[in-house]
Amino acid sequence: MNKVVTLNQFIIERQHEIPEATGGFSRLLHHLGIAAKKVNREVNKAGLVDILGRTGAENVQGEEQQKLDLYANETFLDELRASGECCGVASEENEDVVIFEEGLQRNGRYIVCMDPLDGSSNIDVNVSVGTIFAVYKRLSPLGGPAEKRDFLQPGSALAAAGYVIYGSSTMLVYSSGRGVDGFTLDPSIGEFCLSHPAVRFPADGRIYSINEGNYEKFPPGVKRYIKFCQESDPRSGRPYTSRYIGSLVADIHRNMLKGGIYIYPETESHPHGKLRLQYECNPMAYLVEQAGGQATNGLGRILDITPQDIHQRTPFYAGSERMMDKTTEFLRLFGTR
Ligand code: AHM
Ligand code: MG
Repeated sequence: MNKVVTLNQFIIERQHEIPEATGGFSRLLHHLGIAAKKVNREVNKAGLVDILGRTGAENVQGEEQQKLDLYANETFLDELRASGECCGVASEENEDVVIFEEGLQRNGRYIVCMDPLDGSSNIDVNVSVGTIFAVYKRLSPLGGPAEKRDFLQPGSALAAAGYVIYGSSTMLVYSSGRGVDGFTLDPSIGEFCLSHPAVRFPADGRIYSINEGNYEKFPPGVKRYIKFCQESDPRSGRPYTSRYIGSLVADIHRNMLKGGIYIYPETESHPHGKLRLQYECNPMAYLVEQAGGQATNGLGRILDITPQDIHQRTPFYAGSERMMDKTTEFLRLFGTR
């Protein structure tokens, strides 16, 4: 019989492989896993809101969606606080960073940047949403409060990153710098179980993911690449397949398993694109690279960008190596503006 490895077993085993490990990081991950399970429970109930009693007068959908965003934010904040290993959090839901001021947390060695519920407009229609998290070692001294500089580290300094996808099944996928591993929630025992060890991004792919409704506004290099994807060339497997969920986690997750490219480019009206560097692009770029793919802003590596602001945006190109090479070639030839 196959031995099932739970997330907690896995992180404890991994911890033993690192001589200097103190267990702090394992504890942090353990608490992230608990938050993921709580959010999963609420996301699964989202469709019941209409029959569990609300008067039809107000915008029920909008209300509930916002509430789930907030629930996810509070749940992850609470678990990170409870871990005692985290001294502060930057979240898409909070204008300012949240600094944990208690004695215990002041000694936390990590800070976390997160998007607690990404793609939340998809909840209303029963389509996958996700949580994204990025873990850094703090730069400020232990014992004091976290400082701004702790949250403005480049992605290349990440200690770990991961996402949770609340989909047809719920998965937690993470990396702490030695490849990417995926765990599927077994609802019968309430545990994340190792289901996708050592995920590898296929070197080539046939899926392109982009919001083509914005085509007119795309940079010339992107327009030309989309046309390239649509051309017929049986030798290279073109035309490629277009797949776009509008949930970053779900789109990247699919492409990482099947091979593909995800693009959210800059446009004239949005010169920095839409996605956020610190809690969307950096953690996803880290995972993509750890799995053997590439992630850029069209010009250079996402992980090399020095952030100026916790909510800053960046164009985002991520995917299979050969598709990324081709896209970069088109961007060079025809321009990103
Ligand atoms: P959100 O943080 O407001 O949920 O927005 C982020 C989401 C991503 O998950 C997704 O990839 C993108 O926005 C989709 O944007 P668009 O609807 O413009 O294609
Ligand atoms: Mg988001």
